[in-house]
Amino acid sequence: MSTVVLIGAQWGDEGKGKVTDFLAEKAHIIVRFQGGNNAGHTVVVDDAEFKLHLIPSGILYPDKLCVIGNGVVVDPKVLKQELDSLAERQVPVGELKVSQRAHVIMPYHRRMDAVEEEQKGNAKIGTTKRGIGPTYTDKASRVGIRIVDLVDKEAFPELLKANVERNNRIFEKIFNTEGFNYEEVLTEYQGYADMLEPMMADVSLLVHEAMKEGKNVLFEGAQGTLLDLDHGTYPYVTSSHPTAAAACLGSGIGPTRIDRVIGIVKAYTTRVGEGPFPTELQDELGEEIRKNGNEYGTTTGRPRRCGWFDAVIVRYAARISGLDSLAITKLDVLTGLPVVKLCSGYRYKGEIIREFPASLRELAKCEPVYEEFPGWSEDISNVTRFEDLPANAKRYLERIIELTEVKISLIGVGVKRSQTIVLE
Ligand code: 2SA
Ligand code: GDP
Ligand code: MG
Repeated sequence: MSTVVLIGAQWGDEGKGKVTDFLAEKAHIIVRFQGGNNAGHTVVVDDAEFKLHLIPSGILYPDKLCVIGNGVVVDPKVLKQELDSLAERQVPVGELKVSQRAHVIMPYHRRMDAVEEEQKGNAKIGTTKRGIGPTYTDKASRVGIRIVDLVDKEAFPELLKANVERNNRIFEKIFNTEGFNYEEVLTEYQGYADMLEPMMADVSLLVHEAMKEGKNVLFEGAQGTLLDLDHGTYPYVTSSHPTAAAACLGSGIGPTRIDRVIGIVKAYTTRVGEGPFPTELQDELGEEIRKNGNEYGTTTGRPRRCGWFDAVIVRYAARISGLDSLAITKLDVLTGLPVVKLCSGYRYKGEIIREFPASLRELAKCEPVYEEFPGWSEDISNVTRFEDLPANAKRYLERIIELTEVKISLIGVGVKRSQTIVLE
Protein backbone atom coordinates (compact mmCIF):
# COMPACT_ATOMS: atom_id res chain seq x y z
CA MET A 1 0.00 0.00 0.00
CA SER A 2 2.83 2.46 0.91
CA THR A 3 1.68 6.11 0.65
CA VAL A 4 -1.84 6.69 -0.60
CA VAL A 5 -3.78 9.95 -0.81
CA LEU A 6 -7.57 9.84 -0.84
CA ILE A 7 -9.45 12.91 -2.02
CA GLY A 8 -13.03 13.78 -2.89
CA ALA A 9 -13.41 14.30 -6.64
CA GLN A 10 -16.80 16.08 -6.57
CA TRP A 11 -18.28 18.55 -4.04
CA GLY A 12 -17.61 16.47 -0.93
CA ASP A 13 -19.50 13.70 0.91
CA GLU A 14 -18.42 11.12 -1.64
CA GLY A 15 -17.93 8.56 1.13
CA LYS A 16 -14.33 9.38 2.05
CA GLY A 17 -14.92 8.27 5.65
CA LYS A 18 -16.04 4.82 4.59
CA VAL A 19 -13.25 4.36 2.05
CA THR A 20 -10.60 5.65 4.50
CA ASP A 21 -11.84 3.24 7.15
CA PHE A 22 -11.80 0.41 4.58
CA LEU A 23 -8.24 1.12 3.41
CA ALA A 24 -6.98 1.98 6.89
CA GLU A 25 -6.82 -1.71 7.70
CA LYS A 26 -3.57 -1.89 5.71
CA ALA A 27 -2.21 1.48 6.88
CA HIS A 28 -0.09 2.25 9.94
CA ILE A 29 -0.80 5.97 9.99
CA ILE A 30 -3.87 7.92 8.84
CA VAL A 31 -3.41 11.65 8.29
CA ARG A 32 -5.91 14.50 7.90
CA PHE A 33 -4.20 17.36 6.02
CA GLN A 34 -6.75 20.13 5.34
CA GLY A 35 -10.13 21.48 6.39
CA GLY A 36 -11.45 21.20 9.90
CA ASN A 37 -14.66 20.18 11.58
CA ASN A 38 -16.67 21.40 8.61
CA ALA A 39 -16.04 17.84 7.45
CA GLY A 40 -18.42 15.07 8.35
CA HIS A 41 -17.04 11.61 7.66
CA THR A 42 -19.29 8.65 8.36
CA VAL A 43 -17.86 5.28 9.29
CA VAL A 44 -20.00 2.23 10.00
CA VAL A 45 -18.37 -0.57 11.97
CA ASP A 46 -20.60 -3.62 12.37
CA ASP A 47 -23.88 -1.84 12.98
CA ALA A 48 -22.51 1.16 14.84
CA GLU A 49 -22.35 4.50 13.00
CA PHE A 50 -19.66 7.09 13.79
CA LYS A 51 -19.67 10.63 12.45
CA LEU A 52 -16.16 12.05 12.60
CA HIS A 53 -15.43 15.71 11.95
CA LEU A 54 -11.84 16.32 12.93
CA ILE A 55 -10.33 13.00 13.94
CA PRO A 56 -9.11 10.87 11.00
CA SER A 57 -11.43 8.02 9.99
CA GLY A 58 -8.79 5.43 10.94
CA ILE A 59 -9.40 6.06 14.65
CA LEU A 60 -11.65 3.00 15.01
CA TYR A 61 -8.64 0.69 14.67
CA PRO A 62 -6.95 0.52 18.09
CA ASP A 63 -3.54 -0.31 16.59
CA LYS A 64 -3.34 2.69 14.24
CA LEU A 65 -1.83 6.12 14.67
CA CYS A 66 -4.10 8.98 13.59
CA VAL A 67 -2.58 12.33 12.82
CA ILE A 68 -3.98 15.83 12.33
CA GLY A 69 -1.55 17.71 10.09
CA ASN A 70 -0.49 21.36 10.03
CA GLY A 71 -2.89 22.11 7.15
CA VAL A 72 -5.94 21.38 9.31
CA VAL A 73 -7.68 24.05 11.38
CA VAL A 74 -8.45 22.67 14.82
CA ASP A 75 -11.37 23.63 17.03
CA PRO A 76 -10.23 22.27 20.40
CA LYS A 77 -13.78 22.37 21.76
CA VAL A 78 -14.89 20.04 18.98
CA LEU A 79 -11.82 17.83 19.38
CA LYS A 80 -12.65 17.42 23.06
CA GLN A 81 -16.30 16.60 22.28
CA GLU A 82 -15.26 14.08 19.66
CA LEU A 83 -12.75 12.37 21.97
CA ASP A 84 -15.30 12.35 24.83
CA SER A 85 -17.97 10.89 22.58
CA LEU A 86 -15.68 8.05 21.45
CA ALA A 87 -14.75 7.39 25.10
CA GLU A 88 -18.44 7.35 26.10
CA ARG A 89 -19.21 4.78 23.44
CA GLN A 90 -16.42 2.64 24.91
CA VAL A 91 -15.00 1.66 21.54
CA PRO A 92 -11.31 0.81 21.31
CA VAL A 93 -9.54 3.60 19.44
CA GLY A 94 -6.09 4.35 18.06
CA GLU A 95 -3.63 6.99 19.21
CA LEU A 96 -4.05 10.61 18.11
CA LYS A 97 -1.36 13.22 17.40
CA VAL A 98 -1.90 16.85 16.39
CA SER A 99 0.56 19.09 14.58
CA GLN A 100 2.20 21.89 16.53
CA ARG A 101 1.72 24.05 13.47
CA ALA A 102 -2.03 23.52 12.97
CA HIS A 103 -4.01 26.74 13.41
CA VAL A 104 -6.63 26.97 16.14
CA ILE A 105 -10.28 27.89 15.57
CA MET A 106 -11.31 30.48 18.15
CA PRO A 107 -14.84 31.55 19.17
CA TYR A 108 -14.46 34.81 17.27
CA HIS A 109 -13.79 32.82 14.08
CA ARG A 110 -17.07 30.95 14.46
CA ARG A 111 -18.98 34.17 15.04
CA MET A 112 -17.21 35.95 12.17
CA ASP A 113 -18.21 33.09 9.84
CA ALA A 114 -21.85 33.48 10.90
CA VAL A 115 -22.04 37.28 10.69
CA GLU A 116 -20.21 37.42 7.35
CA GLU A 117 -22.65 34.90 5.90
CA GLU A 118 -25.60 36.83 7.27
CA GLN A 119 -24.31 40.07 5.80
CA LYS A 120 -23.90 38.51 2.35
CA GLY A 121 -27.64 37.76 2.17
CA ASN A 122 -28.44 36.09 -1.16
CA ALA A 123 -24.76 35.96 -2.06
CA LYS A 124 -23.94 33.76 0.93
CA ILE A 125 -21.60 30.80 0.43
CA GLY A 126 -23.65 28.43 2.56
CA THR A 127 -20.76 27.65 4.89
CA THR A 128 -21.00 25.24 7.79
CA LYS A 129 -20.45 28.23 10.14
CA ARG A 130 -17.68 26.36 11.93
CA GLY A 131 -15.23 29.27 11.61
CA ILE A 132 -13.17 27.60 8.88
CA GLY A 133 -12.85 30.58 6.50
CA PRO A 134 -11.96 33.18 9.17
CA THR A 135 -9.33 30.84 10.70
CA TYR A 136 -7.59 30.32 7.35
CA THR A 137 -7.92 34.08 6.75
CA ASP A 138 -6.03 34.79 9.99
CA LYS A 139 -3.42 32.20 9.02
CA ALA A 140 -2.84 33.92 5.66
CA SER A 141 -2.87 37.33 7.37
CA ARG A 142 -0.18 36.07 9.77
CA VAL A 143 -2.17 36.82 12.92
CA GLY A 144 -3.41 33.30 13.63
CA ILE A 145 -2.79 31.19 16.72
CA ARG A 146 -1.17 27.78 16.23
CA ILE A 147 -1.36 24.89 18.67
CA VAL A 148 2.28 25.47 19.62
CA ASP A 149 1.34 29.08 20.51
CA LEU A 150 -1.73 28.01 22.45
CA VAL A 151 0.26 25.72 24.73
CA ASP A 152 2.93 28.39 25.28
CA LYS A 153 1.86 29.75 28.67
CA GLU A 154 3.91 32.93 28.27
CA ALA A 155 3.11 33.84 24.68
CA PHE A 156 -0.55 32.83 24.45
CA PRO A 157 -2.21 35.48 26.68
CA GLU A 158 -0.69 38.36 24.75
CA LEU A 159 -1.40 36.84 21.36
CA LEU A 160 -4.99 36.15 22.36
CA LYS A 161 -5.48 39.65 23.74
CA ALA A 162 -4.39 41.26 20.48
CA ASN A 163 -6.69 38.95 18.51
CA VAL A 164 -9.71 39.43 20.76
CA GLU A 165 -9.28 43.21 20.70
CA ARG A 166 -8.93 43.31 16.92
CA ASN A 167 -11.95 41.08 16.37
CA ASN A 168 -14.02 42.97 18.93
CA ARG A 169 -13.39 46.21 17.05
CA ILE A 170 -14.66 44.54 13.85
CA PHE A 171 -17.72 43.04 15.58
CA GLU A 172 -18.63 46.31 17.29
CA LYS A 173 -17.79 48.82 14.53
CA ILE A 174 -18.66 46.90 11.38
CA PHE A 175 -21.21 44.30 12.37
CA ASN A 176 -22.82 46.18 15.22
CA THR A 177 -22.68 43.12 17.41
CA GLU A 178 -21.09 42.30 20.76
CA GLY A 179 -17.49 41.14 21.04
CA PHE A 180 -15.84 38.57 23.33
CA ASN A 181 -14.59 38.78 26.90
CA TYR A 182 -10.83 38.21 26.81
CA GLU A 183 -10.60 36.62 30.29
CA GLU A 184 -13.35 34.11 29.50
CA VAL A 185 -11.74 33.00 26.25
CA LEU A 186 -8.34 32.81 27.98
CA THR A 187 -9.65 30.53 30.73
CA GLU A 188 -11.49 28.27 28.27
CA TYR A 189 -8.49 27.90 25.96
CA GLN A 190 -5.99 27.37 28.78
CA GLY A 191 -8.05 24.27 29.57
CA TYR A 192 -7.71 23.09 25.97
CA ALA A 193 -3.96 23.72 26.10
CA ASP A 194 -3.67 21.12 28.87
CA MET A 195 -5.61 18.64 26.74
CA LEU A 196 -3.58 19.34 23.59
CA GLU A 197 -0.05 19.40 24.99
CA PRO A 198 0.40 15.62 25.27
CA MET A 199 -1.02 15.11 21.76
CA MET A 200 1.17 17.72 20.14
CA ALA A 201 3.78 16.47 17.66
CA ASP A 202 6.12 17.47 14.86
CA VAL A 203 3.91 15.77 12.28
CA SER A 204 6.28 16.22 9.35
CA LEU A 205 9.05 14.49 11.27
CA LEU A 206 6.76 11.77 12.57
CA VAL A 207 5.42 10.90 9.09
CA HIS A 208 8.89 11.15 7.56
CA GLU A 209 10.39 8.74 10.11
CA ALA A 210 7.48 6.32 9.67
CA MET A 211 7.96 6.33 5.90
CA LYS A 212 11.67 5.65 6.35
CA GLU A 213 10.71 2.57 8.38
CA GLY A 214 8.52 1.40 5.48
CA LYS A 215 5.21 2.10 7.20
CA ASN A 216 2.05 2.64 5.15
CA VAL A 217 0.58 6.10 5.34
CA LEU A 218 -2.96 6.98 4.25
CA PHE A 219 -3.88 10.62 3.70
CA GLU A 220 -7.57 11.38 4.16
CA GLY A 221 -8.90 14.40 2.30
CA ALA A 222 -11.99 16.30 3.41
CA GLN A 223 -14.59 18.13 1.25
CA GLY A 224 -13.95 17.74 -2.50
CA THR A 225 -12.04 19.07 -5.51
CA LEU A 226 -14.80 21.43 -6.70
CA LEU A 227 -14.65 23.09 -3.26
CA ASP A 228 -10.91 23.79 -3.59
CA LEU A 229 -9.96 27.42 -2.97
CA ASP A 230 -8.00 27.57 -6.26
CA HIS A 231 -9.59 24.93 -8.46
CA GLY A 232 -13.19 24.89 -7.26
CA THR A 233 -16.27 26.94 -8.09
CA TYR A 234 -14.83 30.10 -6.51
CA PRO A 235 -16.13 31.90 -4.46
CA TYR A 236 -18.48 29.00 -3.61
CA VAL A 237 -15.65 26.95 -2.14
CA THR A 238 -14.10 26.15 1.20
CA SER A 239 -10.95 27.94 2.36
CA SER A 240 -8.55 25.02 2.06
CA HIS A 241 -7.29 22.69 -0.68
CA PRO A 242 -9.18 19.39 -0.83
CA THR A 243 -6.85 18.18 -3.60
CA ALA A 244 -3.91 15.76 -3.61
CA ALA A 245 -1.16 18.38 -3.60
CA ALA A 246 -2.40 19.58 -0.22
CA ALA A 247 -1.51 16.24 1.37
CA CYS A 248 2.13 17.31 1.02
CA LEU A 249 1.76 20.90 2.22
CA GLY A 250 -0.71 20.01 4.95
CA SER A 251 1.52 17.41 6.56
CA GLY A 252 5.03 18.51 5.65
CA ILE A 253 6.17 15.82 3.22
CA GLY A 254 7.46 16.13 -0.33
CA PRO A 255 5.51 15.14 -3.49
CA THR A 256 8.10 12.46 -4.30
CA ARG A 257 6.86 10.53 -1.27
CA ILE A 258 3.33 9.93 -2.64
CA ASP A 259 2.81 6.57 -4.37
CA ARG A 260 -0.85 6.65 -5.30
CA VAL A 261 -3.82 9.01 -5.42
CA ILE A 262 -7.40 7.74 -5.28
CA GLY A 263 -10.38 9.97 -6.07
CA ILE A 264 -13.62 9.15 -4.30
CA VAL A 265 -16.80 9.80 -6.29
CA LYS A 266 -20.44 9.00 -5.80
CA ALA A 267 -22.20 7.14 -8.61
CA TYR A 268 -24.19 10.39 -8.88
CA THR A 269 -23.41 13.93 -7.63
CA THR A 270 -24.35 15.94 -4.54
CA ARG A 271 -23.55 19.37 -3.26
CA VAL A 272 -24.39 21.06 0.05
CA GLY A 273 -24.26 24.84 0.30
CA GLU A 274 -24.67 27.43 -2.45
CA GLY A 275 -22.99 27.62 -5.85
CA PRO A 276 -23.25 26.18 -9.34
CA PHE A 277 -24.13 22.54 -9.94
CA PRO A 278 -24.77 21.84 -13.65
CA THR A 279 -26.34 18.37 -13.30
CA GLU A 280 -28.57 19.21 -10.32
CA LEU A 281 -32.04 17.64 -10.39
CA GLN A 282 -34.50 20.12 -8.93
CA ASP A 283 -37.42 17.75 -9.27
CA GLU A 284 -38.97 14.62 -7.79
CA LEU A 285 -36.12 12.47 -9.04
CA GLY A 286 -33.66 14.63 -7.12
CA GLU A 287 -35.84 14.12 -4.03
CA GLU A 288 -35.90 10.37 -4.63
CA ILE A 289 -32.11 10.17 -4.83
CA ARG A 290 -31.84 12.31 -1.67
CA LYS A 291 -34.18 9.94 0.13
CA ASN A 292 -32.58 6.73 -1.15
CA GLY A 293 -29.05 8.00 -0.52
CA ASN A 294 -29.94 9.64 2.81
CA GLU A 295 -28.34 12.83 1.51
CA TYR A 296 -28.27 15.16 4.49
CA GLY A 297 -25.20 17.04 5.77
CA THR A 298 -23.21 14.97 8.26
CA THR A 299 -22.19 18.11 10.15
CA THR A 300 -25.15 20.49 9.73
CA GLY A 301 -28.00 18.16 8.72
CA ARG A 302 -28.74 20.34 5.68
CA PRO A 303 -30.43 18.55 2.75
CA ARG A 304 -27.86 17.92 0.02
CA ARG A 305 -28.65 18.93 -3.54
CA CYS A 306 -28.63 15.84 -5.79
CA GLY A 307 -28.01 15.29 -9.50
CA TRP A 308 -26.55 13.01 -12.16
CA PHE A 309 -22.91 11.96 -12.37
CA ASP A 310 -20.92 14.68 -14.08
CA ALA A 311 -17.95 13.25 -15.98
CA VAL A 312 -16.71 16.76 -16.82
CA ILE A 313 -15.99 17.58 -13.18
CA VAL A 314 -14.54 14.16 -12.37
CA ARG A 315 -12.21 14.29 -15.39
CA TYR A 316 -11.19 17.75 -14.19
CA ALA A 317 -10.58 16.45 -10.66
CA ALA A 318 -8.53 13.59 -12.12
CA ARG A 319 -6.28 16.13 -13.81
CA ILE A 320 -5.95 18.43 -10.79
CA SER A 321 -4.99 15.61 -8.43
CA GLY A 322 -3.35 13.20 -10.87
CA LEU A 323 -5.79 10.45 -9.94
CA ASP A 324 -4.55 6.88 -10.38
CA SER A 325 -7.98 5.39 -9.79
CA LEU A 326 -11.53 6.09 -8.69
CA ALA A 327 -13.44 4.64 -5.77
CA ILE A 328 -17.11 4.81 -6.80
CA THR A 329 -19.49 4.82 -3.85
CA LYS A 330 -23.26 4.51 -3.45
CA LEU A 331 -23.83 2.56 -6.65
CA ASP A 332 -26.60 0.77 -4.71
CA VAL A 333 -28.51 4.07 -4.40
CA LEU A 334 -29.18 4.08 -8.16
CA THR A 335 -30.75 0.60 -8.05
CA GLY A 336 -34.36 0.68 -9.19
CA LEU A 337 -34.13 3.78 -11.38
CA PRO A 338 -35.44 2.92 -14.87
CA VAL A 339 -32.90 5.19 -16.54
CA VAL A 340 -29.54 6.43 -15.31
CA LYS A 341 -27.91 9.46 -16.89
CA LEU A 342 -24.29 10.57 -17.24
CA CYS A 343 -23.17 14.05 -18.21
CA SER A 344 -20.42 13.72 -20.83
CA GLY A 345 -19.96 17.40 -21.71
CA TYR A 346 -21.56 20.84 -21.57
CA ARG A 347 -23.26 22.67 -24.40
CA TYR A 348 -21.95 26.23 -24.42
CA LYS A 349 -22.85 28.74 -27.15
CA GLY A 350 -23.89 25.90 -29.45
CA GLU A 351 -20.69 23.91 -28.99
CA ILE A 352 -19.85 20.92 -26.80
CA ILE A 353 -17.13 21.62 -24.25
CA ARG A 354 -15.46 19.01 -22.05
CA GLU A 355 -13.24 21.17 -19.86
CA PHE A 356 -14.65 22.76 -16.70
CA PRO A 357 -14.85 26.56 -17.10
CA ALA A 358 -13.31 28.93 -14.57
CA SER A 359 -15.94 31.64 -15.05
CA LEU A 360 -19.15 31.09 -13.12
CA ARG A 361 -20.97 33.28 -15.63
CA GLU A 362 -19.84 30.94 -18.39
CA LEU A 363 -20.70 27.89 -16.27
CA ALA A 364 -24.21 29.26 -15.71
CA LYS A 365 -24.73 29.23 -19.48
CA CYS A 366 -23.51 25.63 -19.79
CA GLU A 367 -26.14 22.99 -20.35
CA PRO A 368 -25.25 19.41 -19.50
CA VAL A 369 -25.22 16.91 -22.36
CA TYR A 370 -26.47 13.54 -21.14
CA GLU A 371 -25.97 9.95 -22.17
CA GLU A 372 -28.78 7.65 -21.04
CA PHE A 373 -28.36 4.14 -19.75
CA PRO A 374 -30.99 1.54 -18.87
CA GLY A 375 -31.06 1.04 -15.09
CA TRP A 376 -30.98 -2.18 -13.07
CA SER A 377 -33.38 -3.48 -10.48
CA GLU A 378 -31.37 -6.33 -8.93
CA ASP A 379 -30.29 -5.81 -5.30
CA ILE A 380 -26.52 -5.24 -5.50
CA SER A 381 -25.88 -4.55 -1.83
CA ASN A 382 -24.31 -7.97 -1.26
CA VAL A 383 -22.31 -8.20 -4.46
CA THR A 384 -18.60 -8.68 -3.78
CA ARG A 385 -17.19 -9.12 -7.30
CA PHE A 386 -17.38 -6.75 -10.29
CA GLU A 387 -18.37 -9.68 -12.56
CA ASP A 388 -21.47 -10.27 -10.47
CA LEU A 389 -22.90 -6.78 -10.94
CA PRO A 390 -25.89 -6.51 -13.31
CA ALA A 391 -24.84 -5.97 -16.94
CA ASN A 392 -26.46 -2.51 -16.99
CA ALA A 393 -24.53 -1.40 -13.90
CA LYS A 394 -21.28 -2.62 -15.46
CA ARG A 395 -22.06 -0.77 -18.70
CA TYR A 396 -22.64 2.44 -16.71
CA LEU A 397 -19.34 2.05 -14.82
CA GLU A 398 -17.40 1.24 -17.96
CA ARG A 399 -18.64 4.45 -19.56
CA ILE A 400 -17.50 6.39 -16.47
CA ILE A 401 -14.02 4.91 -16.95
CA GLU A 402 -14.00 5.94 -20.64
CA LEU A 403 -15.22 9.47 -20.00
CA THR A 404 -13.03 10.23 -16.99
CA GLU A 405 -10.01 8.34 -18.37
CA VAL A 406 -9.42 6.84 -14.93
CA LYS A 407 -9.79 3.19 -13.91
CA ILE A 408 -11.97 2.11 -10.99
CA SER A 409 -10.31 0.40 -8.04
CA LEU A 410 -13.19 0.19 -5.52
CA ILE A 411 -16.98 0.19 -5.71
CA GLY A 412 -19.25 0.85 -2.73
CA VAL A 413 -22.59 -0.94 -2.59
CA GLY A 414 -23.58 -0.11 1.00
CA VAL A 415 -22.43 1.66 4.15
CA LYS A 416 -20.51 -1.23 5.71
CA ARG A 417 -16.85 -2.16 5.28
CA SER A 418 -17.94 -5.49 3.80
CA GLN A 419 -20.09 -3.78 1.15
CA THR A 420 -17.09 -2.90 -0.98
CA ILE A 421 -16.03 -4.43 -4.30
CA VAL A 422 -12.26 -4.41 -4.85
CA LEU A 423 -11.12 -4.41 -8.47
CA GLU A 424 -7.35 -4.69 -8.09
P1 2SA B 1 -16.97 26.08 4.97
O1 2SA B 1 -17.77 25.82 6.21
O2 2SA B 1 -16.35 27.45 4.95
O3 2SA B 1 -15.98 25.01 4.64
O4 2SA B 1 -18.06 26.10 3.77
C1 2SA B 1 -17.68 26.46 2.46
C2 2SA B 1 -18.32 25.55 1.43
O5 2SA B 1 -17.79 24.22 1.60
C3 2SA B 1 -18.87 23.32 1.76
N1 2SA B 1 -18.51 22.24 2.70
C4 2SA B 1 -18.92 21.00 2.56
N2 2SA B 1 -19.53 20.37 1.53
C5 2SA B 1 -19.85 19.08 1.72
N3 2SA B 1 -19.66 18.41 2.91
C6 2SA B 1 -19.06 19.02 3.94
N4 2SA B 1 -19.12 18.48 5.18
C7 2SA B 1 -20.45 18.25 5.80
C8 2SA B 1 -20.98 16.87 5.46
C9 2SA B 1 -21.41 19.37 5.39
C10 2SA B 1 -22.67 19.55 6.23
O6 2SA B 1 -20.21 15.92 5.60
O7 2SA B 1 -22.13 16.70 5.06
O8 2SA B 1 -22.94 18.82 7.18
O9 2SA B 1 -23.41 20.49 5.89
C11 2SA B 1 -18.62 20.34 3.77
N5 2SA B 1 -17.95 21.20 4.57
C12 2SA B 1 -17.88 22.38 3.90
C13 2SA B 1 -20.00 24.16 2.35
O10 2SA B 1 -21.26 23.55 2.20
C14 2SA B 1 -19.84 25.43 1.56
O11 2SA B 1 -20.41 25.26 0.28
P1 GDP C 1 -17.57 11.93 3.36
O1 GDP C 1 -17.71 13.33 3.85
O2 GDP C 1 -17.00 11.87 1.99
O3 GDP C 1 -16.86 11.03 4.32
O4 GDP C 1 -19.06 11.37 3.23
P2 GDP C 1 -20.24 11.47 4.32
O5 GDP C 1 -19.97 10.53 5.43
O6 GDP C 1 -20.52 12.88 4.65
O7 GDP C 1 -21.47 10.99 3.43
C1 GDP C 1 -21.46 9.76 2.76
C2 GDP C 1 -22.64 8.91 3.27
O8 GDP C 1 -22.80 7.81 2.42
C3 GDP C 1 -22.45 8.34 4.65
O9 GDP C 1 -23.69 8.31 5.29
C4 GDP C 1 -21.93 6.92 4.39
O10 GDP C 1 -22.25 6.00 5.43
C5 GDP C 1 -22.67 6.59 3.15
N1 GDP C 1 -21.99 5.67 2.22
C6 GDP C 1 -20.67 5.59 1.92
N2 GDP C 1 -20.47 4.66 0.95
C7 GDP C 1 -21.68 4.16 0.64
C8 GDP C 1 -22.13 3.17 -0.30
O11 GDP C 1 -21.38 2.60 -1.08
N3 GDP C 1 -23.49 2.93 -0.32
C9 GDP C 1 -24.37 3.57 0.49
N4 GDP C 1 -25.66 3.29 0.40
N5 GDP C 1 -23.96 4.50 1.38
C10 GDP C 1 -22.65 4.79 1.44
MG1 MG D 1 -19.13 14.54 4.60
